[in-house]
Amino acid sequence: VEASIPEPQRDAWKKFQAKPFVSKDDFEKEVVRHVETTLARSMFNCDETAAYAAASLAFRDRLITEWNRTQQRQTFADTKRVYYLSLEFLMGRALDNAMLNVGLKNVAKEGLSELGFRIEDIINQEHDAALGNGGLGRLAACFLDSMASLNFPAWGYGLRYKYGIFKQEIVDGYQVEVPDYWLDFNPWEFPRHDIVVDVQFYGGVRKYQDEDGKNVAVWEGGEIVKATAYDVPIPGFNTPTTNNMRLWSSKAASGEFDFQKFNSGDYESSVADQQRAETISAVLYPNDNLDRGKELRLKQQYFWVAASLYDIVRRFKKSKRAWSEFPDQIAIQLNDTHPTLAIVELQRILIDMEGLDWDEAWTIVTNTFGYTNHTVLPEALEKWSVPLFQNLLPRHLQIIYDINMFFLQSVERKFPGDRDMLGRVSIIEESQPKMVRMAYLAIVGSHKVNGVAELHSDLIKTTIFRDFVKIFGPDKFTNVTNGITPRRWLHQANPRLSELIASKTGGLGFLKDLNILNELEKFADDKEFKKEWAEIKYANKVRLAKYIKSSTGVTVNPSSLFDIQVKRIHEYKRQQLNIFGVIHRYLTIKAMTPNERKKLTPRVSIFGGKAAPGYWMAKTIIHLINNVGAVINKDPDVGDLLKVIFLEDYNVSKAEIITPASDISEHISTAGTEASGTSNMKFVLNGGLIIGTCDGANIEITREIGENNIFLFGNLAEDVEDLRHTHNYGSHTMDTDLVKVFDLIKSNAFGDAGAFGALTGSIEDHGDYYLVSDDFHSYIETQALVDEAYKDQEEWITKTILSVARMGFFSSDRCINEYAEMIWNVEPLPVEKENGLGKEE
Ligand code: 9GP
Repeated sequence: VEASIPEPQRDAWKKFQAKPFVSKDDFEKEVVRHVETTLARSMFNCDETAAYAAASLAFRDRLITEWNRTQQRQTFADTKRVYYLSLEFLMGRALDNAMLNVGLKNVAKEGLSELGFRIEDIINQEHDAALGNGGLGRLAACFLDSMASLNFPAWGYGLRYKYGIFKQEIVDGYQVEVPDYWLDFNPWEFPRHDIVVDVQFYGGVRKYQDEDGKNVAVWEGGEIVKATAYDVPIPGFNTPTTNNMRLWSSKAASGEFDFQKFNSGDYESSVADQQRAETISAVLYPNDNLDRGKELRLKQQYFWVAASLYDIVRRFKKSKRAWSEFPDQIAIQLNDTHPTLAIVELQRILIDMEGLDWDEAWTIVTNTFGYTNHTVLPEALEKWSVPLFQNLLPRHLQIIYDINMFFLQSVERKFPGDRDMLGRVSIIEESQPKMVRMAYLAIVGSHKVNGVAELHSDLIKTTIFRDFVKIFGPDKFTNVTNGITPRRWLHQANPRLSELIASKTGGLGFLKDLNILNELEKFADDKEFKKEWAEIKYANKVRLAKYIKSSTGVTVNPSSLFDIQVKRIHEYKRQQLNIFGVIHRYLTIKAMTPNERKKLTPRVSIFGGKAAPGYWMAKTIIHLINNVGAVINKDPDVGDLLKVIFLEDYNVSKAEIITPASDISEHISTAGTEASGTSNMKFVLNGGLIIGTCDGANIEITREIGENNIFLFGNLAEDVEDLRHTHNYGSHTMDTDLVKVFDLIKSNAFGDAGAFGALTGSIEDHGDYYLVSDDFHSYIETQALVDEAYKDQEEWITKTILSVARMGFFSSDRCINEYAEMIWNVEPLPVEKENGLGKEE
């Protein structure tokens, strides 16, 4: 840490060193000061927006003081650091999280109340930081929370998109995308105008031999874009550790705009360079589990990776250590293949800029990186065309070819004469045009590769990466089952449940050691406890019902069974199976006598999620859900027995209201397609049961909570291939109940059936790739079991208590400890002063 103030003047600095507020009065003082000075408002002129801004600034100041100290402490200790490279960080709101993590929410609540505001209203002013699509980005956010809470020296590196994931509006039943400009006012970031990195694109490579006969490659020409750092403090829970998330923003290297062109009257092109450069960090690609291979995306990836590595290497060089110590000081985790270029970039820095030998450099590189795979879906596995690479990153392409050559030589030595194997594992796919297979590059350049749930980690070893297991041996491949942070997903989203748990387990310690939840088992049959538990669930359902009313106009009865499926809309996640099940229920209700109807369990089927703008089938599913809702919700025969709701613009802050309100949630992907899923964990942790397939983390959830407490259905992953084969080459008989559902759709009962032809056709006529018809019967039967089970409320509540008690395994703290031990080889840096759990919030 560089200190520019000489010793004699330091006393004055110490005397006036910033002191984070702890009391209500000091908090209020900070709020009023920010309103008057930072926001330049006159006294008493403060609405909720300004109060949110001032409260956030007060907390931001507090975080930044701790941030500075943490960075100093970590630099001084000089221990190994983790860098988590992720193109997505789906953070959601920061104020509530900051208040809870530093343990001052009550202080803020009372302070704001004295100043004339309700804390909930102030929290609700905040715009979500939505720099992610779904599970992958939210996992990165949970990991940052856990790394800070566990005192790991760790940074996140990402892109500062001007536009995060689009806002979804539903117009006449259709999804409409609206840009999400979220940076109007963002108190949580610190622009670091002094930290600017030049990033090069295009140009060519000149090669020559220097006087020692050494081959030298110089990447020259092309264009330079500037990357400016923006830092976001990440507070740990009940610890002073405040880590950093550094996001890069792009700017043209030539300054504001071209004055010469401007002066000569060419106004438009005078800003063109600047606009082109700024486009790089302008927008998050809105695809979840889908790769589109667009040049701008590759530019984003390199821009971010180059800036981050420059920063990491610069920090390392300050320590004056030998290069061989790099992997002892630095672990870099690649969140999916998006940052794979970091492998190539580090190799380039080491051989071209620092003059290391290839082998020496490659040992450093491979010992530094770890790669997490998050999907087996072929359409999501990144490949980049060689001509595109050649043009944009000519030197990197050469290095990739060299990496591939050395790799294939080693394969050849191990499996002499196996030409098929060489073709299969080559980083370069011999297609037209040739393609760079990023996942293969990530495997070859990392020392560990992990999947995100047991089934998924097994599947990657036996399917897409099978050959690599043979080549590198099984030890290179491991599993780290995903997790979620209980701070946001229990304490923040469900404060009453958190309070109840705290009252029975001796304070808030469970938020740092989630296995403490085990102690709840002994209350599973405790009458008083069960009553409180049920009241909390009911209150959460009332809160969601109010939200449904205000956002959709539909009244739902909170005593009904709330059945929720919220996640990205994707055929493999099978929202279509759910809505077909709803239509089947509708048909059943219509065919019943009034007496029969009385015996039914009333249900509210709640959907939410965004479709990628170019994913027509997913948009069709949204359209169908909305049209079905429009018919059922006003059918007098149905009344409260069934309501169908589509919640617009599902995001993190909405998830915090939705998750605690579920009775049952749906995690019904075709077996073998959902790598893990993480909302399944959130719902169970909040006292909801789940209906699901034997897929992803559902399997481990079942193992932990017991198979009596989960509703599993459907075909198994091991049977999927055979079924698909039968569909395509044998006979494909449709489920008879599903045929009735399709008949109703085709009768135009939910609007022009033509609009849904592609959806029904994909199942009836085009091979039913996602096995909707195969699983339909089992799904319907299992939903009937849910109805029955829900009638016995006593038993149901016991199941939910037991489930929560057994969810300790799914804390993201457990994941981070596993990564630290198995992959990163890094230790936490303990901090002495902790607040004392359970005393504060
Ligand atoms: O689809 C997976 C999801 O199952 C998993 O929970 C999440 C976090 O590991 O990653 C998703 N994968 C992607 O978004 C793309 O690989």
